[in-house]
Amino acid sequence: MSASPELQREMLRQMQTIRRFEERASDDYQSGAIYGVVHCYIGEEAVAVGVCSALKDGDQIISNHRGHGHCIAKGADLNRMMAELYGREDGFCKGKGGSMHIADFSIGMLGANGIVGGGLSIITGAGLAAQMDGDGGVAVGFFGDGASNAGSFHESLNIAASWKLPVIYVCEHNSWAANTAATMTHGAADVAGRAAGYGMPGIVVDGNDVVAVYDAATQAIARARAGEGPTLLECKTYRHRNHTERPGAVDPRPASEIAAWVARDPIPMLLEQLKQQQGQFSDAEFQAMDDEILAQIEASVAFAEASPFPAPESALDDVFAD
Ligand SMILES: Cc1ncc(C[n+]2csc(CCOP(=O)(O)OP(=O)(O)O)c2C)c(N)n1
Repeated sequence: MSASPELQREMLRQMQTIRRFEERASDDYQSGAIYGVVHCYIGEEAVAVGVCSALKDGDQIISNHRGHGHCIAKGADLNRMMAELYGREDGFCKGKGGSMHIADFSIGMLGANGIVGGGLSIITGAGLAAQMDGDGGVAVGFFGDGASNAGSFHESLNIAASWKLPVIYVCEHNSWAANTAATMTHGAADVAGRAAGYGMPGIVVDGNDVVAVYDAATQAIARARAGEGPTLLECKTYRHRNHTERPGAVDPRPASEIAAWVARDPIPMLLEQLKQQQGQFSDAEFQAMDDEILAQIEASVAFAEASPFPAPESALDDVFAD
């Protein structure tokens, strides 16, 4: 087993933190305390946590519209995240970005992005910058199966393979792009198969098995650090929730399909695995971990509520970089 029991417990804690953060974000969105739109990552936590656990601090990632999990897995501060969702001045983007635009350059989180496929060319540029710096940094782009049909996906993978950039393209294949089934828009079941056309490895992994994701990411990252170029890592997973938390939105997915994936929830899967590893964890310890996480989430909401809304006259501040 590659990931030590300590690392697995840490991965469990991060996955549960993402889960609890989003459950609260969803509730507060429904009650009107959070504005804009909220896309939940619930069910897909093992991807962000498995990949980010294999990264070093100086490595960079980019996210999409479903970005809370990536931010938390890269170490973003929960208080400032919640304040951003609440539209408050102490949020990561001073409350002007909301759920889909959280960025923290200090931890290598280059940003979420509301434009499907929009992050892929940016992270390819970050990979080029890391290559030019020459100190072994890597760049990771998270995106969905829907984004894999965008032009930016093809252009990015092509240039990254041609220039052997240290980028890992992580496709979170959850079988749906909003209300469109991947079977309607993809001629092949695996996005990873496209990698061959660009001359890079394409790997398929169980995206609900955090240790499997960690192992696959570790290999791809080692390859990138060694100057051997990019990898397309496809993680098969599923979102438990509808595309967004918008009240009343119809979920077109078959109930049986949702139930089958909920039965493979990555969090109980890891908990069970840890319990079986010669008692590396118990239900009581998990309960204590969860209580701690819930207290952190509660504190993040209090932090957000105590923060002021941005002043209207600051609307045009920070639009352009200095
Ligand atoms: C360029 C662009 N086209 C369409 C949309 C509307 N849109 C938002 S999310 C989404 C689905 C994206 O699906 P996928 O990339 O598979 O990610 P998932 O939501 O499944 O995580 C669409 C079509 C958009 N935001 N940007």
